[in-house]
Amino acid sequence: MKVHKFLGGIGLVAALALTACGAGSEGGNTTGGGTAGGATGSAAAGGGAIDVAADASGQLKFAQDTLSGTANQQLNVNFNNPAGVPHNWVLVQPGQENAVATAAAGKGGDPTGIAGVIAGGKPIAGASETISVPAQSAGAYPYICTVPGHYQAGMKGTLNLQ
Ligand SMILES: [Cu+2]
Repeated sequence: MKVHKFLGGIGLVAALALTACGAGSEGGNTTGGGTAGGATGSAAAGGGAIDVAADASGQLKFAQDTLSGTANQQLNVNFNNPAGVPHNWVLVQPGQENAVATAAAGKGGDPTGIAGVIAGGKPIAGASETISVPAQSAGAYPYICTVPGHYQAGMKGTLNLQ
């Protein structure tokens, strides 16, 4: 990559140190600050992955009630449920939360094949799963847990795509 052109020995050490710092924070998406043409690759990779978790103490809620992502590109949502209570992460079409929650409750919480579901995983406990979300246009999309009773208890959030 082009960094080799202007980074020599000491500079390279400094760059590595900065990289290590940056990788530890959530702010990775802002790397590069900009509009330089060469930044496209890493910016796309950073925008394509989203982390979300269920409440660690077993309450019926997500640790994050809002998430941000990039519109018009496929996203991988890494859902972690550290608790023993089963949960899942299901992205639904706006306005369909209640209908999806009701339909999934009749299937033990499985969101597979339910109208209004954009993407979602089966309920898991003490585990992680990655959910592939197909590209969506800009907007605010609700996500819910479809384990029976959890959405009604407030286990929901909003994914803002722009
Ligand atoms: Cu749940």
